Amino acid sequence: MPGWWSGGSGSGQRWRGSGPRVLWARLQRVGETTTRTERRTKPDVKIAISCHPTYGGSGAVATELGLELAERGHEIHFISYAQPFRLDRFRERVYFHEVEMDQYPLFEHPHYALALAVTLHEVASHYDLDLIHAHYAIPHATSAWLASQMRNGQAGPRIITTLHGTDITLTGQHPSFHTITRFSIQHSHGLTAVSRFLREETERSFGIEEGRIQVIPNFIDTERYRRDREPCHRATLAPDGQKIIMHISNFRPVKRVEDVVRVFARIQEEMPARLIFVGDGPDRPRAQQRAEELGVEEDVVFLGKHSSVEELLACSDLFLLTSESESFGLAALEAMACGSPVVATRVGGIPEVVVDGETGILADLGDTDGMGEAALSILGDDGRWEEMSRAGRAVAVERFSADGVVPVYERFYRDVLEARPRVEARVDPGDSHPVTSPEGP
Ligand code: GMT
Repeated sequence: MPGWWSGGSGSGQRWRGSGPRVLWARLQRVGETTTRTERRTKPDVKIAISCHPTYGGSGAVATELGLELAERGHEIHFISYAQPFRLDRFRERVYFHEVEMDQYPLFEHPHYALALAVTLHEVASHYDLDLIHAHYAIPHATSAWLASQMRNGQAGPRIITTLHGTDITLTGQHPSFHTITRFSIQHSHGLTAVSRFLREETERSFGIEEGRIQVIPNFIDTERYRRDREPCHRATLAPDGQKIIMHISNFRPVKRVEDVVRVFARIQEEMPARLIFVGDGPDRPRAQQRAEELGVEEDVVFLGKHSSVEELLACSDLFLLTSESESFGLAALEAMACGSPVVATRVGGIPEVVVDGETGILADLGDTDGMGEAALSILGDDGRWEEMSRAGRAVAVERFSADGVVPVYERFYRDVLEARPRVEARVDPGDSHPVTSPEGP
């Protein structure tokens, strides 16, 4: 029966006569014991990745995942309104499709979700995609579902949604988005969350049945994020040999950047230090104002947005993350990989990344005195700093390296493509094609 689920009967050439079983076998080979050279010669899986392209963890992870998958032989189509910020140069098997939107005065608000659905539909048909991987539920998972409906019962790619954070804990909770977020999650064929915390939160807030969401943690290229890389800008950032305290974020209220300044002011009472802010966002002026009020503004540097934060993290002595909620805390992981101990709040998925007492210290939300003391206890003791620095690097390499995590995504893709779909045939009024209703694997 033709349908959204029935991958083997699609109209694209590569699918004709092959069927999903051949594809699973290919994925199995690609995901298992192949070497890099072997991988390059293997047939690929064609995947669209839609993500928020601007500075932020979900876009960074989506882009790195796409690039790693392309390295492993898959064909990757990034689809977004702008080029993802880490997609900075030509790579084999990587395409970028910009979502075009017409500005028409009647449309006071741009209809991005619709335009994205159209682009997904076009790219899926043209390139005969196997999968759409939506990063961040709204609007990506919603647009992917819309694109699937536009095929009118013809076979098409399966949808995988990776939940990242505020799509579940903040924006998805808002009454104007809750129902559509739940719907889009329910109608994805595969679901992943970046931490156990986020999986549980999704199950609880959206009534998603246990067992549907697989936790696949974020990952990093541990060769790129390392302490011994050059150039390290220590002499520029801290010309008088001060300790370098770093924070990287998009400066939204959830990050509580004023708390970062408060913790820094406590550190500065005891030792010469400089606070390096990387990134930008709505709360930057508040951070600046707080620095002036606390009299530390001369040692607070706002570098703005940077696409190669690894160069900066390589000379961080301590990374601060004071968030109110954080599903994972990618920046903390990047810091750990660069051998920087982390002082952070004990919220959300942070304890799954920062090992309290080993790779950093966790404190209660808003306890800036406690975080200040914690920071001083690390910075004031070279032996302890060394130990935490080494432990952070080891945890990053052992648990969160691209080489360990990307194959988990490949296996997940295989499982989703392999799953026998629960197909409920129905006849769409006004259309004689049978249409299937994906309700998840
Ligand atoms: O959910 C967000 O705030 C946006 C997102 C982003 O694009 O930066 O951040 C989330 O996803 C990251 C990547 O998975 C996680 O590392 C962040 O912890 C998470 N942010 C929050 O939960 C606040």
